[in-house]
Amino acid sequence: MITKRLENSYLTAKERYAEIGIDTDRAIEQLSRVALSLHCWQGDDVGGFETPDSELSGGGIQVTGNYPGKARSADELRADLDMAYAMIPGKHRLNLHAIYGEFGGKKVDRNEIAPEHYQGWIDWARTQGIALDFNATLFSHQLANDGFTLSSADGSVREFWIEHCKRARAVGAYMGKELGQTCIHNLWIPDGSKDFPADRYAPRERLRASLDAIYSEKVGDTLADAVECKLFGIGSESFVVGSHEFYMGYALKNDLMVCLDMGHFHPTESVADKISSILLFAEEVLLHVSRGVRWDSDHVVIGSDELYSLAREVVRAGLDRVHIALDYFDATLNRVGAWVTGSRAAQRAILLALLEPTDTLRGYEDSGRLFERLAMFEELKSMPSGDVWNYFLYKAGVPVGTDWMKVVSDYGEKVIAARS
Ligand code: RNT
Ligand code: ZN
Repeated sequence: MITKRLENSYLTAKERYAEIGIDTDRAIEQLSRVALSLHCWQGDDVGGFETPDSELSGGGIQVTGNYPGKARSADELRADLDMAYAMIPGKHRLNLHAIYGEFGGKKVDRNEIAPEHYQGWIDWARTQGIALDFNATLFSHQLANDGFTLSSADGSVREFWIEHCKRARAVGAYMGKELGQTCIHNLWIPDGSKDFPADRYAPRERLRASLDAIYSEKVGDTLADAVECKLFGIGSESFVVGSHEFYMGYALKNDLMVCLDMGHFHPTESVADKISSILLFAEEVLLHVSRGVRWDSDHVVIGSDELYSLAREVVRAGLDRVHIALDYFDATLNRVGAWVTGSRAAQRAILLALLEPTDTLRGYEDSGRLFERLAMFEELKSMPSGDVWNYFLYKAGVPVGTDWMKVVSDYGEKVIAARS
């Protein structure tokens, strides 16, 4: 009977959207083809598995909270991911960081990582039918403690991290080849300083040289490279070497992708607004969908105005040119719940954008009918998008509405709580 109700509500919604020129079946079909890249690091507070007690340190990022039962091994993380994926409609990628390798109890330093350390993930991904993305890890390490890695004034420190990045790209290329789907390797580095530097030029010059050394290595077309900028971090409030201008320049000149993290700009700056500019000069762009709150850039993603604006720009630009990865970490709540909440929020935002009568709105705009444009945006807010969303969930075979919460809570009580 619930099914009947879902179907009836959907049919009514479908009619109402048809009245404003929107085909809801098509919107659902388009949405079902959007693959997000889920970030593995929400599952264990960005700790990784280098040692049994690996923890996030430095890097200008921080996890707060101590909700019990975080994944302590790749197997536990995969079990939690399986649960999360089962609650998220559609097929989605997994975004791994280098510190999530399976090192078999051996000390494998960052400049020693190799494809074999990620074979477990590749095998798992193959069974699940999902693709992998990858990231070099340039934080939580003694050679990153003073806040500088690829832009360090110390040549041996730079060499160490250059080697790590080269290996990370090789791992990513291997993943892409093994799984038959291009792997995106994203590079974010923490480099910066708490107080005003006397020299902003030299560190940036060194970073450019390090990047040249890294990207001059050709790894084939199973890897795509992205670079991620930041405005400031904890402990790098006054200066971040890899700023937006730095990476925009570098990426465009060297044909890499720019990665825009929603938490990495001034709070009043719109990341949505940047997409159309970047896509005039680059083929593709990578997004880190996140939520900044005061000093933090990594709260769980929710349906906010920023997210809705972003999704509208993504859909208007074309879903094939924008790669959508998630990036947040919250240790105050059930981590599986955090994955599902953020993923569903991102998908819902894309659905809302797909349900927008863009041609009509552009028509108003082109003919100077500005009250009509504004009023239409307002009217859209009370359209029955929730009924389309629920039908999409139902068609995708995942729990509808709030039903998934009970499943994840049960998993928390049975599986997560048993970890001590
Ligand atoms: C940090 C960046 C970066 C990280 C991950 C863990 O500010 O956003 O993307 O969050 O690499
Ligand atoms: Zn990010």
